[in-house]
Amino acid sequence: GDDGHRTDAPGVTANMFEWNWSSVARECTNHLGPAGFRGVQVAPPADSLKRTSLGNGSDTVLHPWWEVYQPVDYTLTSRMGTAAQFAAMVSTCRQAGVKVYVDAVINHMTGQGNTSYGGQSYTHFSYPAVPYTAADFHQKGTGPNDCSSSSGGIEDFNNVHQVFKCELLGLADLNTSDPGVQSRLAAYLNTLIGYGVSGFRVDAAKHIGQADLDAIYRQLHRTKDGLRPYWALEVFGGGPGILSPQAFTTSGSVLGLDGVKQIRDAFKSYPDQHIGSLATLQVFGSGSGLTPSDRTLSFVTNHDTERNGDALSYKDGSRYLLANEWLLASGYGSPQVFSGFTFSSPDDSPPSDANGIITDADCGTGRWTCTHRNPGIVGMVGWHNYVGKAQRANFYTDGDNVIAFSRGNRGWAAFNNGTSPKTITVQTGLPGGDYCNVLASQRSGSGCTNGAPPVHVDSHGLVTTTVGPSGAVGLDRANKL
Ligand code: AAO
Repeated sequence: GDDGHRTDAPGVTANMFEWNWSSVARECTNHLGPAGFRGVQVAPPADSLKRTSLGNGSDTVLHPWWEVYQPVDYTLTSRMGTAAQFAAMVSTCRQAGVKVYVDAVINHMTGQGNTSYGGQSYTHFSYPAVPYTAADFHQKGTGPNDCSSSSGGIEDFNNVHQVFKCELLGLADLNTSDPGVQSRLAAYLNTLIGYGVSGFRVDAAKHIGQADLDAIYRQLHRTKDGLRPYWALEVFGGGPGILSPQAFTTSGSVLGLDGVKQIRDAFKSYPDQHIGSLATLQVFGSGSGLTPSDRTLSFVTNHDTERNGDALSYKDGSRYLLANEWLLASGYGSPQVFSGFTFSSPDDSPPSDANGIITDADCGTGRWTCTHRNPGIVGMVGWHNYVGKAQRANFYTDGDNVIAFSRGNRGWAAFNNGTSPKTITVQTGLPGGDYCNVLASQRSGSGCTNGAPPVHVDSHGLVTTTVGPSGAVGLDRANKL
């Protein structure tokens, strides 16, 4: 029936966190489409909280990045642009072969303030522009739809009653088991599908719960491509039983947040913290306790984990890029590359005007991370698309920080997370010949671009190559001379 959650895996996506709509459109045409990204995830587009004054204490950022996680209504006037700019972005991206996935904040409404980017006024539990009234929310109390914690908020993330029915961070908690609430949420998502959106990253899905998620999903229309919408649920690991990410795979795909930590621990080698090793990644995925590959949106970081210590981030430099290149090669999940903005305070927003409207992204200023444009990342996106579903084979490790493997007989890659170059002689599974290293070049006629020397594979499939520190080598048959 129409309630099945299985949709095509989205392929490689870029998470363009808080890039404005016109900048996303430009990237789809000029970079994401040509590089082989199949999708783009964009920040929450709904009208949201607009702060008018600083909070208490150390609060110094008037318009923190997290305003967009506090919806006020479902019109599309946001920090990232207007409804017309949103619509144009979706259409431009689709023309570039890049589907659009929206971060959908449907668990709650804003928990503070009284005005929005769209100029709407509201109070806690009353959002007239939707409209929602107090009856649409879980409230502090003892009734069947109430939250019984003493504060009215979630005090225990392992308590299913509180997780489903109490306020997360003081955000007004929608009663998502109410049919009227469900139909308003579905109407919002269907409006986005009408614009050409292909699916959703469901914010705070753990706090909606499986039954309500399923009821909302059943009301969603098919996408412009005739598919059921992609449905990627944000569920942090660590919760017991029904609150675990594994328990949400019955309702959709889930974000690979436990994988984020395993990747960090394999790659991050600080003498004063811990020494990881890439050799551990011989097993990664369901074999290491993660959710199934075909149900997981996998990534090295997202906007939360780059701030909370769970993940590698752009601040880790070449090691961060290497981890992304490895993930693209690994075959685990639908890999997503994160491109956000640099920050010093964890509250910092991307460059914005005085009204909080985010200005056009510029990869030349150092304020945008632009990971999706990095040549090594672009090379491995192509490699990922070329090897397809071919199985991993020919796994090699030095037992420490160098690993290599093939994907069937279509591609082979090596990764060195050590601090010195390492020369290896290993089986690639590839036919003999000369190949361009896709991390640095592509095939062009009878040679490799950028003056890169070809890598020779002998008639037995063996390669002898030197992998630099924090470096990688990637060969595929599309780039065989
Ligand atoms: C802002 C202010 C607040 C204010 C609020 C309302 O900062 O002081 O009260 O406004 O006025 C973002 C920001 C928030 C911001 C909010 C609204 O991060 O600071 O609040 O926008 O503007 C839980 C949820 C998860 C949620 C996460 C933040 O389960 O869904 O909290 N993430 C999403 C978004 C996030 C966004 C929201 C939801 C709200 O991605 O950006 O907030 O829309 C444990 C629990 C998790 C829990 C975490 C964090 O996780 O299991 O359920 O996430 O703690 O509290 C290891 C453990 C794992 C643990 C994790 C924590 O991984 O294994 O169990 O560490 O790091």
